[in-house]
Amino acid sequence: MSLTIADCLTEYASNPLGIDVRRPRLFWKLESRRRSAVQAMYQVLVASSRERLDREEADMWDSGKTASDQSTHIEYAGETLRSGETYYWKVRVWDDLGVASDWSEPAFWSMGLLSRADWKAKWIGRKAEPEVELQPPPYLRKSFRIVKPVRRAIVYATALGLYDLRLNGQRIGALFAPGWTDYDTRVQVQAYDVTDELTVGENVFGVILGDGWFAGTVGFLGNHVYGERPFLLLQAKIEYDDGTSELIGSDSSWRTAKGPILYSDLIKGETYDARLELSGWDRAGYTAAGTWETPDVRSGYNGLLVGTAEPPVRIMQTRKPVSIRRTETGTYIYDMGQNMVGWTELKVQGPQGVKVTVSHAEMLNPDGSLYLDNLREAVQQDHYMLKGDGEERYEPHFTFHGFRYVELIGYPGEPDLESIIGKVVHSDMPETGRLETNDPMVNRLYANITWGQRGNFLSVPTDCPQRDERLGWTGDAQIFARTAAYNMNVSRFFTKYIQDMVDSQQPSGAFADVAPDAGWIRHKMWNTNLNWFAPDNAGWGDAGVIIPWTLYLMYGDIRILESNYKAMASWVEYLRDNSEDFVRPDYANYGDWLSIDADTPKEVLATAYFAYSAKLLARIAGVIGRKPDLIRYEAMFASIAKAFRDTFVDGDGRIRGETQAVYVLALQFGLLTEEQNKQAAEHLSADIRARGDRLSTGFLGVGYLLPALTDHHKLDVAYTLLTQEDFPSWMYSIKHGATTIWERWDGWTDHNGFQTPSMNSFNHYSLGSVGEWMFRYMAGIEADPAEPGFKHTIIRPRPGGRLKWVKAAYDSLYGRIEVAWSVSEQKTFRLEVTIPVNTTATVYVPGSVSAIDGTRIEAGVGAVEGCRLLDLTAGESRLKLGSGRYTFESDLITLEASV
Ligand code: RAM
Repeated sequence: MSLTIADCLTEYASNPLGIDVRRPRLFWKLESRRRSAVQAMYQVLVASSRERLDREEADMWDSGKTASDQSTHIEYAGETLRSGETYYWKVRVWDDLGVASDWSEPAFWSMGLLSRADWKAKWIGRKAEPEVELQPPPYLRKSFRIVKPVRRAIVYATALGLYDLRLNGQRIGALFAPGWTDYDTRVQVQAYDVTDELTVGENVFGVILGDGWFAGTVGFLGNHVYGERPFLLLQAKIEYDDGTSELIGSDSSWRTAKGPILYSDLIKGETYDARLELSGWDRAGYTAAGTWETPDVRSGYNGLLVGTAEPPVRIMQTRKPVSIRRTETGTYIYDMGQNMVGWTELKVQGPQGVKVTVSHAEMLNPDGSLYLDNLREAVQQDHYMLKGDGEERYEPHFTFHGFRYVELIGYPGEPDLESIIGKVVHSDMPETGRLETNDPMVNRLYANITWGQRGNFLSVPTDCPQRDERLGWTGDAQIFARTAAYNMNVSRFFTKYIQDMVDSQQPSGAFADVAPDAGWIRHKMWNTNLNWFAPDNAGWGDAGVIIPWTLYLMYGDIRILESNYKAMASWVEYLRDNSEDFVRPDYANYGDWLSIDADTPKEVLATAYFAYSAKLLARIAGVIGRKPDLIRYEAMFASIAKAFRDTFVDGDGRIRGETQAVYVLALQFGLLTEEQNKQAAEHLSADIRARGDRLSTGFLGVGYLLPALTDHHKLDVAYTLLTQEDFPSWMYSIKHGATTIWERWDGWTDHNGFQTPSMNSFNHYSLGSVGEWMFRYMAGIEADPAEPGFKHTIIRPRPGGRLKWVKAAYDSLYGRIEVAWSVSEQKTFRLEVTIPVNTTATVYVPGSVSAIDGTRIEAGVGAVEGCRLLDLTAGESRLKLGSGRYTFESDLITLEASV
């Protein structure tokens, strides 16, 4: 047998429940020991029961033997899918030699409740406590009896707010569910299979409701952004062995009370009084008397109830502190050794009523105390009042903090390194990237980039996790999207975020600066102090085009382009309508945000991004077969590029502003003539040199800086910037102990100490967008837009700088792509690559290839199984590979001689 099938996914997820996609896409991975193995045919069977599938009775869909090498995004094309049903599928394939595989392991998905009429449950909550600013989270419970054996039980749950769902005392819900969406428009519903949790006899649903983004504090926008207080909507369908079924839904038969959580707010932290615990409230055998009362039923909800699109938020890691220190005031300060996001679990024993405060900060002041100034209005403190009955453990419920240091205030007795545990919390996205080099600082930089992602991908991509902000800034998200997609599988995460962007798009077509919008636009309009208001910030709104394009490149996702095409086109049309002769105005916008000593003129930057959005839109129109639009937007791009040259570029190829950012954007977006490209690359490197080999770019320029240098024959300059240790540089922060990417190059400096506390986050991923260059150029794992999703990979490593070796891997939808290169003392270049089954690669080896898999070959000739040498030009050997593992050797001296 040649091919074996692994990892069958539905809509990018393993056996997802409660989806509402009517034509779900199916994916599988192939493995083979044979080189160059490809899939020639597939057959998918989909059945309405596991038994049917086992008998190969495909009552829903039989694709038939289909001649195709496609093994991702196979669109279901069978019978209409029914609300709440589970569907089972399997696949078999034939390879290029006609050999059949075995059937895959069965996979499944279930549909959510597809119509409003399927919902019998009511939205329930608890009346607000009078005169209380931060409200106690309602506890809700429902006791019910099961008298006969259960065949299948699915719970659908959501909240306007956050819900923490338990069944018989076990937590079954995700964290921060249902996730953040524009609640005025939609809310996501999660589904859980609880068949095994139900028992004959009494069962109990227990739910704690948090204010979350719906009613609690959102960034600096205050609270009650979407509503006054939280509500739950839950419906369980229990099917019995005897063929009957029953619904248990949230309604007035539930009971509600307040409990030990006095408040729990995303931005303000939590207070928990363990003396008020409702012991046993979420299990059988509890009497909900006393303060338990009838819930308040909300009349309805006008938004959409949609199947959850994003991956769930979970505790992804736990970390032990690395040190503890007693302060003069008798508090204890821990160092977690890593700036992280989540919370601290506390272990404590002491007298009843003693209050322990757990306080969190990213940095320490010079005197060793917690640096809290940069939190603005956020309170990263959880307070715990002991019940005093032995060892107690506590962790907060609906809040999270960004921190490296933890201070325990009021701890009874002497805490030690075991008294706290750090919980790292983020959206659960499989890690797909690995990168290692001989240089520890480069490795640390890569680690800091991934920690920036762990710290800021929580339901939406946030700018920062600590101060009163934590908003889904679109500019930050777009510049980091490609890096993010190398690090982790962000397909579902960004698919959902694009929906947030579309939900917050203005009627004019303008995409907003933050998504979900959270009243940000309204807020900007009210706040007359915000005279820099612009509805359409360049490099922010463009995320609406750039991120879908990134998903297409990295995953080959065409549906994201199709379903958001109208929104993308109206953004570009909006830009065109609001420009003069294709030049965008220079009114207030963020510019190359947080650049350092280099102000990029806003009209230059905005025109460049306008061109880029038009260019991507043209490509997108081409991909989805909209020929007239392809022509229209190509022409528009050409006109913008020409206007850019005519307006901003002088006879010597100097671009208005003469910042690194203007050159980088013009080069990467393809706005210049060949001659001007050369001039721009020279001006760019001259500016870098004049600054002492240092960069000056902010958020928008930084992601393109090293790519522009590399593409325009300045690889040495790119490496110099990468490993520069003097301020401003990436390594400057690392030299000073950074374990995450800082918001600003000068967040802390030798000469000035901390930057202004009003905007100084130490966990902002934007400047970490250099991760993209590390994968695409340094390691050389590049996607090919002609065969996206790594169906065809371009492998083109760029050895240079002080690096002796690089090892990188990326888990594509087809499997793991690996690249390991090294340069020996004798300047022999060695490259090992792994190409996944059912894909091909073009490999560029620097120098003239002298050996493949240990076989010495004559320059220019030679072939090894699965590998063909195409040509040798400009000091690079170009080879075409099928799947498998290969080793190449070349002589770098040839390369140096030819460049
Ligand atoms: C800051 C945010 C964000 C940036 C905007 C313009 O407040 O932190 O990173 O996109 O401003």
